[in-house]
Amino acid sequence: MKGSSALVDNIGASQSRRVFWDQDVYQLELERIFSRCWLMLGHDSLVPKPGDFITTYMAEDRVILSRQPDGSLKAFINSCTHRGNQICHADSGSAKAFVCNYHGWVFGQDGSLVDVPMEERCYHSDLDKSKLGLAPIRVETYKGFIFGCHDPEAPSLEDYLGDFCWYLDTIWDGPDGGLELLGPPLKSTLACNWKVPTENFVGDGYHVGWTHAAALQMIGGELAGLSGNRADMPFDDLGLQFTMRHGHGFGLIDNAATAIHVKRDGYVKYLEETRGGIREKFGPERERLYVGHWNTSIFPNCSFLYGTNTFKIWHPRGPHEIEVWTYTMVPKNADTETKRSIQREAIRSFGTAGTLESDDGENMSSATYNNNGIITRKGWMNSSMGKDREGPHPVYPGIVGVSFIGETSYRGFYRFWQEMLDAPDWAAIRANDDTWDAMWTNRNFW
Ligand code: UNU
Ligand code: FES
Ligand code: FE
Repeated sequence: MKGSSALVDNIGASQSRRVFWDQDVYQLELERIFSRCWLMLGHDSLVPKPGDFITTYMAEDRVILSRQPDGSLKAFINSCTHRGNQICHADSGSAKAFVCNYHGWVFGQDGSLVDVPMEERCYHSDLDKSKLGLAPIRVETYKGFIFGCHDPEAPSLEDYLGDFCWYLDTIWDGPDGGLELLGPPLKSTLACNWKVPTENFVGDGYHVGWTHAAALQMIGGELAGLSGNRADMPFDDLGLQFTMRHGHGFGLIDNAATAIHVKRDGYVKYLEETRGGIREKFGPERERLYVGHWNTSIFPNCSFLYGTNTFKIWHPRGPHEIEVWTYTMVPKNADTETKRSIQREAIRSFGTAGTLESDDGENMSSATYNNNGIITRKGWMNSSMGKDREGPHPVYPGIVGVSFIGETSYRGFYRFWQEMLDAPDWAAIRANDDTWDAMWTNRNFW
């Protein structure tokens, strides 16, 4: 935001193309974003019982998430403190201990080093096992969703999510029990920078009717009217777009929660039966959110579509590649057939070979790889759409843009991204907590 090296302008309406290409930008992201932010690890539903574990990634670091005998969670780096070998090679399971393949060191469910082969004969009581546990990671949960963080100075998860909690509660904490994740995740690689899908999910309402024109027409339903950007589509009445502190954001399409599903009877019925409880608990403004469709990113690299219910973690693999992990988000207390139907439809639309997923993939690779050209790379990209039609809202927290089709949440995402790259520590980020939105509050659009 400041200084000549800025990669994003002050209002977040343009970005240097280096943000998608440069190796040194990526290294800075690993150090200043992925090492300091809360990253999505999973959901309680994936590790329900003591001893259950999953392995996942925080950026390129392998991580074990393990349910403890007392029901709490621990996470640690999946790399042996002896010679660095990967400890656990399974995607998930239940284990009393983790044994390294290389020399046989044994780590407990809590990551501590509990046994060393021939310890007395080889080390002569000279090995301090208490200092050789797997490197621990902070773990906190919000409404069953599990996050990890490497930085002891980072705020609590709840403070990190901040105003976004008000929105998330609507879907993650409804009176019927909220949502859970169905795994195991589909996994695929995509040749793109991790921010291309993240920005697409945080706020790209613009591409929906164009990139997905054929798929939307085929599926029919509420979004068929967007197909091909029809002149009669209700632009300002389509929904809203939101951004908030720490770069989280989403776009809302009104009354479209189930629109992407071809078979949706069970889910439509479920929402009709539960929306009254949402209205009672949260009021009509959030009932509106509950029956709408959200495209969402939680800063930095977790995205989901509420309604469609695909749930993504974009694990970076260098600046030009990602591993896409796709879970399905379902209402915890829906009946089994409804959950299965939501999962089938989520995978049909946004699974690895999904009808809409494959529409997007080509754009994401192209938007990344075009920057291999030295001249092309020196250019800038534009995200100015709706910049004078957004601001603090009387009801909805954060900053609200007037239409689903706008780039309000792009600007929020990239302003925070630049802020994190510039900030030496979380104290410097906290120092901006009262002024981060001044460019909007000074104007008072709504
Ligand atoms: O492609 C998307 N991100 C999308 C598709 C968003 C909303 C509805 C359908
Ligand atoms: Fe938007 Fe080409 S029109 S990237
Ligand atoms: Fe898309």
